[in-house]
Amino acid sequence: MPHPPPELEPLGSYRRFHDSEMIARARRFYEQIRGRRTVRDFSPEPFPEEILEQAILAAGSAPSGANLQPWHFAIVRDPEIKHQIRVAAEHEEREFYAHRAPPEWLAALAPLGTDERKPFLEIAPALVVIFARAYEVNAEGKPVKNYYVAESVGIATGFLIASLHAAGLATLTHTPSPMAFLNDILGRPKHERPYLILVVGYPASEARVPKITKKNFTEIASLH
Ligand code: IYR
Repeated sequence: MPHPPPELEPLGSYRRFHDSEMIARARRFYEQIRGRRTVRDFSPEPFPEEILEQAILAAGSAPSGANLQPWHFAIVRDPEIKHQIRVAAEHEEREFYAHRAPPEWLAALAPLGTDERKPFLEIAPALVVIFARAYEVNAEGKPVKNYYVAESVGIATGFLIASLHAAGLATLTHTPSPMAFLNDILGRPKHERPYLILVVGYPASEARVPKITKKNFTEIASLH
C-alpha cells in the first residue's frame, strides 16, 4: 500500500536577516560558544530547575534520523543516586587508568590531567545521564528500529551543552567506560544505551582548567 503524502505546514519560525546582521550574529555566537570550557571543579550550589528543563527541551528539538528522537535524558539530583553513580564510575575508572587504557591513550589524556577520581559526580548539583535508544518497543513488545542513533544523540547533546552554556552554567562530558551500571542504578530499559553523563552546575570559585588550544579554521576546514 502506498504511503499517504506527508502533512506540510508553512515555515513559520524562519527569520531572514541582512548580511551584516547575519555576520554579526555568527560572530556573537562564536564569541559566546568559544568561551565554553569543560570544567572539572564544580560548586555544590544548586541552580534553578527550569534551566535544565529548558535545555532538555532545546536538546529535544534537535534533528534526528526520521525524526524518531531516539534519546532519553535522566536528570539526577538525588545525593544518594549521585553517590551510587560516583562509586560505580570510579570503580570502572580505576580499572581504566590502571589496566585497560593503552599507554597512547594515557599519553593523549595527560594534558587534561584526568584520573580515576570523579568527585564532581557527587559535588555538582545535577547530572544528566543521556541514553541513546537503539530501538523502540511497540505495543506487542516487538523491537522497532531507530536510525542514525549516534548522530542524532550527538547533535541533541550539542544543543544541550550549548543551551546550558548560554544560560551561564558549566558542563563536563563524562564517559566512564563501560557505562552499563547506569541502566541498573537509574532503572532504564535494555534498549537504552548510556551515551554520556553531562555534569552540570556552577564552576567552583577556584576552578582551574587545562591550558589547551583549539585548531584554527584552516586546520579544520577546506574550501572547494
Ligand atoms: N573516561 C575516563 C578517561 C577519559 C577519556 C577521554 I577520550 C577524555 O577526553 C577524558 C577522560 C575519564 O573520564 O577520566
